[in-house]
Amino acid sequence: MARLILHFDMDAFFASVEQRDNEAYRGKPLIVGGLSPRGVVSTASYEARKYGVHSAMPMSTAKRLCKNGIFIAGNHKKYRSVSNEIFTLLSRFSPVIEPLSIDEGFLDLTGMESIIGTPIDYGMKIKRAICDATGLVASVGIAPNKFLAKLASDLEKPNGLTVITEGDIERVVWPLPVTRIWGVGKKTGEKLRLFNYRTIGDIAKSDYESLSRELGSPRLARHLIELANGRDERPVEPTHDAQSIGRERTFGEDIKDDIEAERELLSLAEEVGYRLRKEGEWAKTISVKIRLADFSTHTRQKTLPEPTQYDEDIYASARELFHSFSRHGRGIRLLGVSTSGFGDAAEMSLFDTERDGKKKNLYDAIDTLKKRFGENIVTKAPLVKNNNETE
Ligand code: TTP
Ligand code: MG
Repeated sequence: MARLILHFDMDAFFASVEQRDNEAYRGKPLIVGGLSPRGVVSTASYEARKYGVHSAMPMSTAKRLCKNGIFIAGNHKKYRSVSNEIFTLLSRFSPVIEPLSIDEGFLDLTGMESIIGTPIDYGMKIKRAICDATGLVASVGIAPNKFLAKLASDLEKPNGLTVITEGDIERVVWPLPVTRIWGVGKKTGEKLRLFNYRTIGDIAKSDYESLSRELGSPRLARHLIELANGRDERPVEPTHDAQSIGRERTFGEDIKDDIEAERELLSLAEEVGYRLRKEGEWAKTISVKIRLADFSTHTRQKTLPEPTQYDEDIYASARELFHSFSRHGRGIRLLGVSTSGFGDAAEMSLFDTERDGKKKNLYDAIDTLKKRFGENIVTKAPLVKNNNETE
């Protein structure tokens, strides 16, 4: 099914908040960052960018480039609260929203086509809603996938609104430099330049075998070729909310066998259980996330008859969910275990005393050790069964 993804990114976020709140900063080159001699620039207003000032630049350089600039330390607490306001507002525009950083995120609009009108109209509506609520300007990109949507929001910054469709890829995306590919950092960028790949189009038309050899990574080569051709199946993942407690791990090398996967699931379940107990939460829903070598991502979840905060219950469900997924021998790039559906504390304490008294004592002891000697001191490795053992 064709998807519709929106990416938004606030313009000069920290600086714009300050310009909004202080009349004296408006229309001026404003630089927010560390003011100590070794401080760096967090961000600069667009007026300051004309002088070449940008994020992560040493403050001393910024001062040299922009002599008439206004330099301030900023107020992270305020930016965090404005950010929360924006994400809360945007969750009204789509139930599936994934924050990517303090000032940017994805909204999945797939299936909402009938209420959206044209993507441009909906993008306008979202920009206007953000501006009405916060007085700030966002740039928005809309496309059939995450990669293209993120690229789009950046194309006409500031105050941009850009739609990229499948038909635009050759004309709009291919002439852009390779460094515009999301995930291509300095190192990969340099390697690509060394082998004469300058534009995204060069990658799109490249030979997989050669690129894979040049980059020393078949996986990276495949990933880049896919993106350069405008293909990106990664889902919008609303995982970062306060409504769930979870952990995930990306592996240096893909996991091939089940025993190793189970060992990782157990270790993730232990971390999640510890967090639940620390925060006094009881969860009813357990979910497992599996990302395969080809970046396809799958989730499975189940709801327990009774809520839990114990590693062994979380692990048992995670293991069952993992085995209900047929991966046909494909390697695993990432595993995640997450819990949600938190219950009411009074209801839970009933289980606590009547049914789970023994379990509770055991986990109290484990947590005392973890607090004293670190989280990895106690593990229940024997919980992982060997292949030849029966249930
Ligand atoms: P960005 O979205 O990368 O930058 P921006 O919003 O300032 O400017 P624009 O999107 O219009 O290009 O980052 C968001 C905020 O995160 C930014 O306002 C300040 C902070 N930040 C840092 O503190 N250090 C950094 O190196 C970067 C890149 C951002
Ligand atoms: Mg931004």
